[in-house]
Amino acid sequence: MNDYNFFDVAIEASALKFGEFTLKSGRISPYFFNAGLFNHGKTLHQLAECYAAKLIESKVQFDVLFGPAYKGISLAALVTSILYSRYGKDVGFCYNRKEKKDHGEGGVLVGADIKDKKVLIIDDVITAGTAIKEAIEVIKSHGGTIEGVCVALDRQEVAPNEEISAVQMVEKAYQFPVYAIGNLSDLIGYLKVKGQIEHELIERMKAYQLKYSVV
Ligand code: OMP
Repeated sequence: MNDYNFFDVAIEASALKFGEFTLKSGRISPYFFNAGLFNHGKTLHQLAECYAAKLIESKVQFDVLFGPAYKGISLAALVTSILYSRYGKDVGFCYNRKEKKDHGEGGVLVGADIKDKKVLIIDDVITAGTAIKEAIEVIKSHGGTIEGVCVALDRQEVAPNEEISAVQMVEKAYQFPVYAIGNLSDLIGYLKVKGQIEHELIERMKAYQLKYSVV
């Protein structure tokens, strides 16, 4: 049960922008997704509703939702709350610190214990898969079993020196599924039916897809 269209919400939040953007990989992209721009109650809530609906729809079973620092932290907290309030599913919430603390309670992880628990990672976007690999290592080293990853946007881009996408590579290497609320194909489909979108933008999006995506 989800009342919101992810792309509508992302555009309203200005988190999804069109133009010319240089990615971490050096690729020049006609669009960019900046999850940091979900910075108000309304759009944050709507985004979290989209994640929660995706997780319920996927039927993935897990004990703890893990949000990698920094952007994943608030996402995991919000989605954990909605999973309970809307779906009656009460799971734990955990995140990592970027800096290891040597005083107080210490440790790299904060929140629910993940040892011998089923963990689901929530993050914003996967391009080449670099960021997500770090989270996977942290969880494994603390004894958690990863049941999957859920991101807002799968850019469907081919991994460096590979023929499959970064998401497909993560799935193959770690043997768990990656769920995405939306992907580049969905976005192009959305823009086509949206109206008031310049034809030229859709053409640039399609050209980018042809060049870098595996669909
Ligand atoms: P990978 O670590 O290569 O999977 O890329 C994920 C990271 O790319 C994000 O954490 C961002 O720093 C950045 N990014 C976006 O946030 N949005 C995009 O649309 C594209 C990128 C990117 O640079 O590829």
